[in-house]
Amino acid sequence: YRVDTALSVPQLSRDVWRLRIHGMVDREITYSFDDLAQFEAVEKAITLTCVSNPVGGNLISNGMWTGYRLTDLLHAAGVHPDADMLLSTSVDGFTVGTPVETLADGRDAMLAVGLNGQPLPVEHGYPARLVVAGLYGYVSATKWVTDLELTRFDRAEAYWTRQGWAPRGPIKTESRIDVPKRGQKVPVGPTTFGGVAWAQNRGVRSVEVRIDGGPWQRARLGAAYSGQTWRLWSLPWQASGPGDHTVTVRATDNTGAVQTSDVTSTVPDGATGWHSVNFTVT
Ligand SMILES: Nc1nc2c(c(=O)[nH]1)N[C@H]1C(S)=C(S)[C@@H](COP(=O)(O)O)O[C@H]1N2
Ligand SMILES: [Mo]
Repeated sequence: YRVDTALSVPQLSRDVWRLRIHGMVDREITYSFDDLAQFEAVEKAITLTCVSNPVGGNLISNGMWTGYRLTDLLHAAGVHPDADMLLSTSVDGFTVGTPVETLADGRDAMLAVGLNGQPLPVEHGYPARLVVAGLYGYVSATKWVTDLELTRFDRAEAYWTRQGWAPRGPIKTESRIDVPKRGQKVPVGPTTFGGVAWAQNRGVRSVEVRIDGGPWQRARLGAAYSGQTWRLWSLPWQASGPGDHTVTVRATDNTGAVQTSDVTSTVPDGATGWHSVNFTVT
């Protein structure tokens, strides 16, 4: 998926790109693209999610991100202990506030320069963007990033927070049914339900599926590449006779917390609720 505030995609070459690190640091630093080669490159599978994704929505996708650890880039600057926000700015003026503690708590937090084995596509932030696992994109994923300021949540406010969204945006445990589609006609006989579930930075432990008012049944899970990616799920089912049905899904994360059934909207910090799909056996 793709989300931008800019009407046209910024065009920025690797030659002119600079990343300035300043604010509550011991030493201000500016990196050129070539300077990044001094750092160890890492490649990580991370699922990005938008806070505007409604339950059952499509604003979520996976990338194999190549880049450099933000802790490595920040180390040389010397971050002051009382700085709790990394305020990042893109060349188009968009801003993001990321909690400093999320950069060094073991999750992947990187300056990404590649996606799926290629240089970053222009629309995904070429030549460099932020990717921090487990946080919605509006607080973590600055594309065309050129400026990192160490500051504090009680001093600075980023773009979407000024529009009424929460200052902090950890990704909530959610799951989605992709098969069947709403209103789909399913022939009598064996069929398979399937979809995805995510709880980035905690990981998905299990997925359960319920048909109509029946018992929750354990779905089969696809591989967990890491706790930072979604997992595919599937459940075989026998469609015994014609009629209308509803299938519902819920996930449990690796802390044991079950996805909440409470229905909340996307504002201010992400939608919750179980995804259900109505379909017809014919
Ligand atoms: N410069 C810039 N970076 C941005 C945005 C933006 O509008 N401008 N949108 C953010 C939001 S809200 C999300 S969800 C992710 C989406 O990343 P993608 O477009 O690469 O999928 O980028 C984030 N980074
Ligand atoms: Mo977003």
